[in-house]
Amino acid sequence: MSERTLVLVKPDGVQRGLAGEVIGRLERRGLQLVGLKLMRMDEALAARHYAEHVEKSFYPGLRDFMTSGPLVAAVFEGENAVRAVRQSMGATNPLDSPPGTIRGDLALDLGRNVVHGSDSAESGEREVALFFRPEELVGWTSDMAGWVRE
Ligand code: D4T
Repeated sequence: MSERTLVLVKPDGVQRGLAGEVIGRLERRGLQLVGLKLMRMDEALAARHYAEHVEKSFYPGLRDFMTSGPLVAAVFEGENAVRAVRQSMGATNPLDSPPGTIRGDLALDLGRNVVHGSDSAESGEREVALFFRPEELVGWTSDMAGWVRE
């Protein structure tokens, strides 16, 4: 079943000039891009996006970091898109992420881990709706699709 996942290049990734690298890695894997923008996360959006973490001790630091500068928000669509993005990102803590993953190659610190990806298809739908209006998403047919998936 086709699913959608929200990818964020976090403010550290944008500041370090890694937005194209992160989006490019996911594109090159064969995932289909259906939404993309540069934006800032405000405190209200941070609280909604990280609702499960709002009460946790690390939340104030996480909120300040995520609202500290622009981020790139992207939506990728396709079969198993959530799992594929999570695998390409690596583990939440970059030190647990093997080389070859985005975090394993580009990050060192849990609080500066460059990228976010939805953790389930349900989260993907919820998060895409938080960051994108329906008319900002573009459905299109990829001429490469048959060369990516059997
Ligand atoms: P995100 O949501 O950023 O893709 O991260 P994950 O899905 O991989 O991991 P998460 O929800 O558990 O954590 C969200 C975010 O909080 C930061 N964090 C996390 C932190 O600064 N300290 C911590 O102790 C934890 C658990 C990193 C990612």
